Amino acid sequence: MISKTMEDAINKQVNEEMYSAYLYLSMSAYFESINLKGFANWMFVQYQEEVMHAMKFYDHLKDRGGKLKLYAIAEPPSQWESPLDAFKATLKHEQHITKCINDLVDLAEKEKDRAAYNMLQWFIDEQVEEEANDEEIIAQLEMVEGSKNGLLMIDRELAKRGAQTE
Ligand code: OFO
Repeated sequence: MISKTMEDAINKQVNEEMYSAYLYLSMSAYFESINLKGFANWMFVQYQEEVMHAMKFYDHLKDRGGKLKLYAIAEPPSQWESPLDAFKATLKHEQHITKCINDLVDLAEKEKDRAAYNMLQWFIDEQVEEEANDEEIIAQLEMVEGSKNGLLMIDRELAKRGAQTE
């Protein structure tokens, strides 16, 4: 059985993940509006991943006799200055999520909750990957700044991202 403290902390994290989903769906819509379909696809896949993250936390609660509590999801921004601006905002957000995950790990250690600690290891690896992906795309966008051809090349690359199931 999960402790009330851990249950509350995981429920807050479900809200963080659902906000991440909202943010990336909003970014996907932004990219659609400026006709960058590849970028829109990448962000839509990211949106789906974030819902999957929230469900992973929900599964953990269910498996351990915890109860899901859904909080209101904050309204995300809907406009960015440029693709680079949107990806910089993405990286900043992921750095915030990394801190949330690290705080959860610290709490699991404090509570001696080994099951939560184990489950969180997947998220630690995931955050390394997410920040690395954002940094790579930011570096590419900085390289091609001012070049429409360069931007379209990146758009074609990002169009290839497919939905992940894990
Ligand atoms: Fe973007 O990793 Fe979850 O929030």
